Amino acid sequence: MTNAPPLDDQPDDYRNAIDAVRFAIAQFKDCNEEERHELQRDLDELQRMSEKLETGRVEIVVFGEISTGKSALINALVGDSLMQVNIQGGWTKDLWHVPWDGLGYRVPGFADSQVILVDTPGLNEVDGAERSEMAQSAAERADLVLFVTDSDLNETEFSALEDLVACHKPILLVLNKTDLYRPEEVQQLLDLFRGPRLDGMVEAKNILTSQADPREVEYLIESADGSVRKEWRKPEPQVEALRSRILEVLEAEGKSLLALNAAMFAADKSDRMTALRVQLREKVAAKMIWKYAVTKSLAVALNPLPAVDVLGGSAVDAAMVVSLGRVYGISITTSNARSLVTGIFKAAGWVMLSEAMVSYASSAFKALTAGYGSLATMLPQGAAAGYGSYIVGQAARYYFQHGASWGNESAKQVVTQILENTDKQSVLEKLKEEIKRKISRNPYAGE
Ligand SMILES: Nc1nc2c(ncn2[C@@H]2O[C@H](COP(=O)(O)OP(=O)(O)OP(=O)(O)O)[C@@H](O)[C@H]2O)c(=O)[nH]1
Ligand SMILES: [Mg+2]
Repeated sequence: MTNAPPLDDQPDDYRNAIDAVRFAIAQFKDCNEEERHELQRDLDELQRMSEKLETGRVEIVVFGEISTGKSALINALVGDSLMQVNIQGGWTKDLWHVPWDGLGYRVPGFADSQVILVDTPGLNEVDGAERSEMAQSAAERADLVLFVTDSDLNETEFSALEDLVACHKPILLVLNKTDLYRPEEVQQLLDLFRGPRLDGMVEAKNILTSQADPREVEYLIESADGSVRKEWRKPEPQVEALRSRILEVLEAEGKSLLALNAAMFAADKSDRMTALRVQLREKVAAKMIWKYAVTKSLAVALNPLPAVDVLGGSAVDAAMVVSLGRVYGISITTSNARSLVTGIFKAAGWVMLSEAMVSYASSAFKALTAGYGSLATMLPQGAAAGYGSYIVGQAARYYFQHGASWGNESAKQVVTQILENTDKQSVLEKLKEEIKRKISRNPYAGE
């Protein structure tokens, strides 16, 4: 089918797809606790995909607007009233997996191979955004999509179809309920579907009609005695053409479709995982830097430290750098962390150092008074020290993001850039707020 990218039919495709899924699963092994929590669903889905491949399970997802006859179509194909059909739109609320043994298709080489029809909630349901999202993601996982409509495609249907085509889904477009139209109207709809609007989206031979649950019609029944009575009866469903096309598609490329779908699925999950990891890592790093900056602010506000220790990289800064390294999967010794901190302070140059000096100028005074200074002196001193740690943290973060190097920049360029891009006043204000909040909980802190 032209919807799918060409696949040279090497038996290796299937093997490669299994490997791709296994590889994606293996990537989860070194997730930390938080990543694992966030990615659990992806991992579960990958595991299901792996199992699907290993058993040769083909999933045909029946997808479309509400009340187009998706559930009825599954019943008609399977030849049993398994799915609930209802005149009321939005009837199907979950994904239902219905085994379709009657089709008689097996993925070559898989004795336990199965074909599953997946019933989905309708698109465009009032208050059903979540359900229609569920349907969309089921369709994206499908090996083959039956896109069911009962009229010309509206905007929602058209854009859903476009999305599926964009993710290379093989699609059969099914015009259901043709019993409600006159033959020439059916032809008109088919001409529309085969016209320019869907050109390149669905091939003509993959556009089919059906009557999954035709309306009752009045039959005239003549008895042996010649009397005639009228009776309303439901005609048999008409799904044979659809059924044979499905079988044809599967026989021609069922195995490739399965492989292609799994390989794309695995690639997608890997990308998502990488992106999410980066995102989570950055969130953790930002929080960590802030936590250390606050710790440092408080420490300095409450306990006068020798200025030289603070400037040369206090224990707090070194500990922050060691922890940050861990976030980025880089281990660094405390003494190397201290050198990095010193290096960053040096790179920050005298601008920052001199400011820091000012705030520590009174540390001797604080030491002398041997108690807490007034809030008026504690706050700026503490906040300035915390700001220093904040900048060190940002620079160290850059350093670790670039695999423990300054990349193409020099340390000085990086730090200068960080200083320029940081809203110093707002960081200082926030730090002061934190100090106030924490000190106010300390009953021994003086005013
Ligand atoms: N006339 C006619 N009615 C049909 C046909 N197929 C389904 N219907 C009717 O259409 C209505 C909806 O059918 P369902 O199978 O429940 O539709 P659905 O797409 O599963 O609907 P949701 O689950 O609500 O999205 C029911 O009243 C069916 O009897 C058909 O081929 N012809
Ligand atoms: Mg339904």
